[in-house]
Amino acid sequence: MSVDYTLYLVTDSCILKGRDIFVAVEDAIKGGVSLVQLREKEISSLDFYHMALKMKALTRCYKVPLIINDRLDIAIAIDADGLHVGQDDLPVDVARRLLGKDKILGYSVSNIDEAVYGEKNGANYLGAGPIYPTGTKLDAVSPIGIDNLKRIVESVSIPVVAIGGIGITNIHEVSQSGADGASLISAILGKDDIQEASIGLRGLWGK
Ligand code: 3NM
Repeated sequence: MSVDYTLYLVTDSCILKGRDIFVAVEDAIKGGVSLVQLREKEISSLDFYHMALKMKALTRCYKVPLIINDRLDIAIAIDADGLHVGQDDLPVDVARRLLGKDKILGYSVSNIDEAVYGEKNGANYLGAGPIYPTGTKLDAVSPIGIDNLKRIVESVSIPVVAIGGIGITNIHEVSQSGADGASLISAILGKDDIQEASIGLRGLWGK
């Protein structure tokens, strides 16, 4: 499957401060988001399942793939396009085995060893980070910086998406690193005008 990783939105309901997540994601897609990951850490399995089903119906309308964070069961239950696992989630090879070979599997890494391991064990893409300081993921490791991002990109042949603290002031630098895309939460969902924010970020990629 050919996937456009350029502007990869990760959701976080907390940052929306009560705004509707489906309206927010639709606005982001209209602004140029090319991939969506549903990442909800604070809700029940039942709520996650219903949210994921509805999100799949929305993203499908725009032909944007939907990735589920961490929850293999939910990814399978709603027939999502893929799953993203982190270092503390199911092992990436186990996730691949259970998910099947045709789905997109992402793996979070912050160094070369993890990157090479992820590629060898069935990941389709890597989420590398955090690149910059971020207030959104409180248990994130220290920022790895652009030079380490470049080293990770050079160490694997699968796509690498940068994450962590990316916004309007630094997305251009990320796009020059060799990464295939930028993954963002607050620089999109934390803004008053989500569509405008997405258009601005998309426009800076690669320029
Ligand atoms: N994962 P923001 S950093 C969900 O380094 C997540 O793996 C990270 O949010 C990692 O774009 C992060 O607001 C938070 O900084 C990204």
